[in-house]
Amino acid sequence: MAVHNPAILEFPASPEIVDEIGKDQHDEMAEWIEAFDQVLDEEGTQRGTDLIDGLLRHARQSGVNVPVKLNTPYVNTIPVEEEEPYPGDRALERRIKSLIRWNAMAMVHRQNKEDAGIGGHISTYSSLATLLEVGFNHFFHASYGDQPGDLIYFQGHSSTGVYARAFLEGRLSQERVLNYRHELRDTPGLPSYPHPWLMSDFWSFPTVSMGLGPLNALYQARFMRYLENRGLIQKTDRKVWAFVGDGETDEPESMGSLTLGAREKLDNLIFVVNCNLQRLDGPVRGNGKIVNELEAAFRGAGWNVIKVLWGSDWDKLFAKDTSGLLTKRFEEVVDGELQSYKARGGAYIRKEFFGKYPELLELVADMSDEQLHYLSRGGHDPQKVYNAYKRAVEHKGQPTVILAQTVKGYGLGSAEARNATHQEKKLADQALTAFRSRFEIPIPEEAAKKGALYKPPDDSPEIRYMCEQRRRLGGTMPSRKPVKSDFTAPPLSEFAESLAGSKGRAVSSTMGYVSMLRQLMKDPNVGKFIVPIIPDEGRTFGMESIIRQVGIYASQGQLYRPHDVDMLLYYREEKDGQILEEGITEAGSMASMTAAGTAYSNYGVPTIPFFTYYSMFGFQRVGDMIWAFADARGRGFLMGGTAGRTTLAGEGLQHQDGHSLVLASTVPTCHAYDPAYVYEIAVIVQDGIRRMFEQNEDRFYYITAYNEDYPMPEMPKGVEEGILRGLYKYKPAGEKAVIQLFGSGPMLNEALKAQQILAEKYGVHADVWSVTSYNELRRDALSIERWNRLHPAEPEKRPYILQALEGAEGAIVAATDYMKVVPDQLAPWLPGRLVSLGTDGFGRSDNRQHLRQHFEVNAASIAGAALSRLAREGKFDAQRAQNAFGELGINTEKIDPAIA
Ligand SMILES: Cc1ncc(C[n+]2csc(CCOP(=O)(O)OP(=O)(O)O)c2C)c(N)n1
Ligand SMILES: [Mg+2]
Repeated sequence: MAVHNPAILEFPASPEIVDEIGKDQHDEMAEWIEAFDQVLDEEGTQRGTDLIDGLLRHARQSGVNVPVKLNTPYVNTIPVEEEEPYPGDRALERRIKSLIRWNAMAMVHRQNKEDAGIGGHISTYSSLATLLEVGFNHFFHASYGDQPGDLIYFQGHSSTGVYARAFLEGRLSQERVLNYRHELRDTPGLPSYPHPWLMSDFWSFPTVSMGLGPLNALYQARFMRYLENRGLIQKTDRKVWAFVGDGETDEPESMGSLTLGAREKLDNLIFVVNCNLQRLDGPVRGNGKIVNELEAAFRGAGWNVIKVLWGSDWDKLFAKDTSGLLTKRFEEVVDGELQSYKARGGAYIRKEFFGKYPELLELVADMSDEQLHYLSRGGHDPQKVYNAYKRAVEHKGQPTVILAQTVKGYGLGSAEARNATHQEKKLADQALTAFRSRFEIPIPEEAAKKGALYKPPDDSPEIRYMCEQRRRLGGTMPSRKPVKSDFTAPPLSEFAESLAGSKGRAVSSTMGYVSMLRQLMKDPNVGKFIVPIIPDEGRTFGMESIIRQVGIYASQGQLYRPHDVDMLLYYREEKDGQILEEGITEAGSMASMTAAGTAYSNYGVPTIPFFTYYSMFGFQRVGDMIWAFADARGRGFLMGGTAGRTTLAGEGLQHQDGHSLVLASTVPTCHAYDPAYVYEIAVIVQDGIRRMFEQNEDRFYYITAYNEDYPMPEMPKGVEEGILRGLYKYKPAGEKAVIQLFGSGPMLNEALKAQQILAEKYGVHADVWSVTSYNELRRDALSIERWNRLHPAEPEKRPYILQALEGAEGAIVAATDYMKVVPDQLAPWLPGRLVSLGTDGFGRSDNRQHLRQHFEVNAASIAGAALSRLAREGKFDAQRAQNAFGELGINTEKIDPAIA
């Protein structure tokens, strides 16, 4: 009788099992199993699947409670008899892998010996080596004909192995590798982790912040389909591979969006989870089984799951184990034990694992302790890994996850599978020489102890083999190759409607932005590249018309007749729809933003994302993803909708955003703007497209969009430069001004009202300025100040803020719907002049009038602040200023909103 799965008990079963289940049941089951095995033997496994499937359905319909089982036995998914032979030269590949292992370890060891505390990781790559090498030698395509190839997300802290391979391939010089984690020396070094910002021709995907790699990979695979379905790239077999740590799967980002993969049938996506059963501090699931947990979660989410748990040397044991006890024993042990087996060696394994059942002890009676110790885990067996990868790339209709069991610190002797192995940076002399011998590295002992690198000659069989394998797969990897866009950005004249103002009609800057976007999507050059992204907020931002115009991307088209189909602005879904409507996931949307904003380098397609979202749920919610986007040299527009702590009325504390601009200032490539009028948005967007996609500058934009309606003026002449640099005079005082008022976003209108109050009631004249970006003004001033500091003998340069304010007299009252620290950024260059009014503190549910009163940013508060300041300077009567607060309706004794 054939045993198709070791979990199936062979019949007749052992007396123990007969006792357990009773003789009647045993005999009945034996009959069924025998019949079933006959089907398998005669008609194959597919017929077996169909039979069981039909039986299960029938049982459920008949009211039989059949439990849903998401776990399969703790064995390899691919039966040994279905494996295909390995296509490569195993001996040479092992040799190459050993060399990579050595160099990866040596570069960390050496650097820490020389520069204590510089850090690095040696145990993660050691567990991942086979999983990566099988990919590099046989699967990872650098290109598909003239199309870009696979996209690979490496486990961030396995970068040393990737560097070591590139070193052997001759892509990274010895000098560079010796400068691992020494990036700021006279000679070039290597960054700790994958950072496209730091190695722009090498890394594409920043992955070291746990969880971001898997999430970005998932949405990358979906975006690939989007580009295909929209005809922007050719359909090829290219895949997205994501190498993920088992500990990393605890991050909600890693697992939170898995169902998208199944829903979208992303068979271009392969996750490989490196199940070394350990994370930084200790076991991932010491008291349970991470593989089982992940298997159930992925399968439940609709993924194809392939477990690669045991190496080929276990096959003969499974074959010999006719009682199913071996499988049973694997079910019993928890991960903490599995780890101990590796850490404590063969005698321990014999006693604790096999020793539980005499039959199992018998099974390994002819094996030495050493042989038991070296019984391998699936993720270290190229044969098993190759077969899993082959199935994964051939699988249709679902994404695949490969759960590969490995050993953390594999080959590192005493550090192998130890809890502390993650933090291991150096090896003891004895461990180094043992490593050298185990992996047969031909260097003298002394050199080994120092952690010398070793590279065989270019014409050695190893180097020739590895280079040849890569040549067949289209070239070396990783390799980042941005393609310069060949379009010309639409000229400003194309934004005429936005520049012309609203002709007295009250509209919000959000509405203005949306109509601008609608126009832009009609542009014959760039229209098709625009990717609007929304996390279930389209209606909030009045984007229904865009939905009608270009449709929502739906990989299967619209399979239902929408109830509102007869309406002009119906919910239109299309296979080639342009909008990515992500549902309620800012993280997912940001992942799409990342895929779209880096498509110029991953696909050679300059898609221009506009991710429009509820600003409060942006920087503070997905800030780390935005940071990674910057690192990835992402380009595009983040549109912070429902902006401003007092402009978004009613929603209260959790919704009203007064700090995104502060957070935006922390991202080096983010250019943040807080425009008041639609023409300002148009100027910023036009120039942004030009700089990012015509000039190929690696930068992106954060632009606030408000929902307060007011008439949008026509663009005054000559203000473009001011808008882009951050400030221009919007409305001068009729007479010589004694004070300056700055306003941003809707606060510009409050400043204008204050200008009028001051002139009419108090005879005080003020100029009003629109400040579109304090962040930009500060960056300019900082860079000029730096230059001045470093060139004391040269004539001093003046920052733009001082040039623009030339001749403008008096103090400056700056009103913003954001925190005071936003205008305060300019304080060093405006000594003693700046009075900032902002929205520090928690928001409240109320209308704009009350909110602005509460936060002291309304026109009355601006006017009051101006008079108070003039009084302090002796330019206005102090008592009159005090009285003015009363006249303006300001309660001077109310609680400070910053602490309210
Ligand atoms: C968001 C985040 N939190 C913490 C860390 C620090 N960190 C780096 S590696 C690591 C452990 C990773 O364990 P696992 O994912 O199992 O990878 P392994 O090294 O075991 O392959 C931690 C906590 C990080 N890089 N990112
Ligand atoms: Mg781990």
